[in-house]
Amino acid sequence: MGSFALGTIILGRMEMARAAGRIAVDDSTVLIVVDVQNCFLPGGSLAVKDGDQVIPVINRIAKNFAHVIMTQDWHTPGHISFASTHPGKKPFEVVKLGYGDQVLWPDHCVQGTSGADISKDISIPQAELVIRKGYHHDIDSYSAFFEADHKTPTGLGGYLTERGIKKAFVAGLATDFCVAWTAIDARKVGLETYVIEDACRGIDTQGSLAKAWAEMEKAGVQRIQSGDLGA
Ligand code: VGL
Ligand code: ZN
Repeated sequence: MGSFALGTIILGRMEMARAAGRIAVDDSTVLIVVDVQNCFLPGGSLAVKDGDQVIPVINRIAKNFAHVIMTQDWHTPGHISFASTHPGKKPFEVVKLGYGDQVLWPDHCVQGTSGADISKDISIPQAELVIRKGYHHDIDSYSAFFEADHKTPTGLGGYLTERGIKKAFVAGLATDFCVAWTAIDARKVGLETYVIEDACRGIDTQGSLAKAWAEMEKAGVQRIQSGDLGA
């Protein structure tokens, strides 16, 4: 058997689509733009390194999508995920809460503050929905689908599946927290799920970035680059 034929057999449909520089984006596909908010951008209170570099990539790929939704981290003042809420604790320490381990963060994305605004440089006029999350004082919510108790739904799963969405592409901040948890939960609600790596940046605290990629892989999330969309 020639190496071409062998290669054709070995390459799955997905890899072939990727090799051709295209993964189909159609009317049953959504782009989920996660937390591109001032607090996570350079100068913000929980700035993700090079976080601003995702913006031109996201603006470019979003042009290919009829359906785009965005998420917005939206915490109460004194939120349970803030180190400042826990006497003696510092940002990036981990505490055990009723729903599991919680990384403690600098205060960020407080409801109604300019730090919580989605970046003014994001330009996606067709975006259909902004889903806010993390607004319950005593539960964090990295995922756009379920809060950190893994039970309380945000409603996004129903919104997407009721509207016939079958496939989700996820981009934004931060790769190892809100992007990863959103992508893993997208699989849980039955969506074919892709994370666009070059349209994301990570925080990477205590090995969190490698761990997140391993968990995404285990959940069946596919890791792609924006060029794989042919955009
Ligand atoms: C995020 C930490 C705390 C994120 C949100 O958007 O990834 N990370 N809150
Ligand atoms: Zn947060």
